[in-house]
Amino acid sequence: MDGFTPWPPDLEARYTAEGYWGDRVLGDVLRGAPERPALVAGDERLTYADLDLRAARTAAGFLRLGLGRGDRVVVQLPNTAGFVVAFLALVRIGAVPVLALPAHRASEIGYLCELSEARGYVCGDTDGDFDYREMARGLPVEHVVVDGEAQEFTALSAVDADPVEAERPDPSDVGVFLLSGGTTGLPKLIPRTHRDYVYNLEASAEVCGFTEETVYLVVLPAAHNFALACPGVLGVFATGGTVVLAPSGSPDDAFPLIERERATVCAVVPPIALLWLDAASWSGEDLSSLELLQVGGAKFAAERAAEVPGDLGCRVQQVFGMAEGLLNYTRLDDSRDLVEHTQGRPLSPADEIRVVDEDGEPVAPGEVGELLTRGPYTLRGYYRAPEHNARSFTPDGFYRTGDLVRVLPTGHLVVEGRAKDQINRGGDKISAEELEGHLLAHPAVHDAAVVGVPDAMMGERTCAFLVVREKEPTLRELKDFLRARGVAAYKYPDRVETVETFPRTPVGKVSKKALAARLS
Ligand code: OOB
Repeated sequence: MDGFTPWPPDLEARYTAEGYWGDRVLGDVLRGAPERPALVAGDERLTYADLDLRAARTAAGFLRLGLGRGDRVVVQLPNTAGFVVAFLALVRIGAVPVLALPAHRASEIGYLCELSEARGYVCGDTDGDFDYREMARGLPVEHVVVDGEAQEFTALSAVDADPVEAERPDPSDVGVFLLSGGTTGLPKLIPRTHRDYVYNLEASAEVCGFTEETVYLVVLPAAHNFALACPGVLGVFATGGTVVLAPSGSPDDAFPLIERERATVCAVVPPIALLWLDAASWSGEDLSSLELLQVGGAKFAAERAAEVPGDLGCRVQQVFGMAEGLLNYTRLDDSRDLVEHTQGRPLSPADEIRVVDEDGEPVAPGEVGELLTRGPYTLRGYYRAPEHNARSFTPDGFYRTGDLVRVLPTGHLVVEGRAKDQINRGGDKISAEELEGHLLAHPAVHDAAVVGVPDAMMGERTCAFLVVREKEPTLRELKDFLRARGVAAYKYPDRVETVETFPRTPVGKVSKKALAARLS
């Protein structure tokens, strides 16, 4: 695929010879016994045989629409059986899902369709007041498939035909596109090959002890890497367990499902973990089936991690991962101290880690620096982004994560901060530059600088500092403006501050450090 950066031949040979990469493709992940429960979604309960047939029929339906190997399809679905079926069907025929989040709007989806030259878009019908079909009318794609009321489009249920033998994708093909959190103007597409993503999910399932008995509750968007493949939905399918989809992570949605389905594992971001710690003391549900709570996406405080076993009656695992690849997990047999105070250690023996200072020189062992990494499931380049890639990778192919870490003698990493211009709002990533670009389009805004403000619940919230022309826009007006531009709501600022001028660094850049300091 043009625009995709492959691993160099020597590493390809090594990852294959050492068994990290095999012949398996994403379409092969349904490995449970046919009669075992695979998926519980609302009132639907599908066995492995049911799900396999649904995926096969939908795959044949996509082929009949004219989609096939290498075609990109933007998929934007909530945690429904439709998401699971559409994903499995597309990867079976070698079509490449581009996984958007349900919160994305025209600004993000339009851009993703263009960048990926998508031939199709699969969405739900509505979410509250928002109508995905209306947005779909403005998209540059040939096929719109709707899981729900399809109006003039094709219903997902009608993407259906008798199963046929499809051309099998090559394990080295791009299997799925994930979205980067983004640090520059627009989000980037992360190409994940079949063989690297299969390794990602299988190795994760092993480290997390997933088995046929695992009942995995999905509360984060299933389209997010964490819930999809770390080990996530796909890791469960590969080990024969059961996936239970929840509409959200609120205790009202999640706790009754844990009780009813006897869920054993769940992956959450820190704000959800905090809600659960709180709610467990007064909720009446029986959570005793829970064995493991995975927490990641943003830093989880040691003090809170220590409360999980007592309050929720299960183990906690910290997960420091990224859609770009590298995953760090605390291990099930790690000491309490490591589980509480670190963000885990790399998943793979083949993960290479470097911690460097501002000049790119390795720091002394145990010192804080920027994390660089390379390995069998870490990208070598964003899709069609040569200029960005020149900055995001070292000449020898290490990805610059933008995360500040220190490494303990055990190999465990502690995340100490961030060197990238991004806000991590409870696990949702917001590119400061992208949001500033939208704010600058407002007629009253002369200049904009977006910074993260520490927040007990979310870790960080978003503050927009503005230099205004005359009348200062209210927060409400800004949010309406961003909504009208089709920006996802999680990117709206939580707070606005107007200033006369921005403080500058010695080289004349806006000093976000100085701006953030004004708030504390
Ligand atoms: C996960 O993936 P992304 O792509 O949404 O975000 C990656 C970034 C990391 O570079 C880091 O800045 C931050 O999110 N992050 C953490 C963290 N986990 C992720 N920062 C501190 N502590 C943690 N435990 O967020 C993601 C992907 C797969 C599994 C888990 C999380």
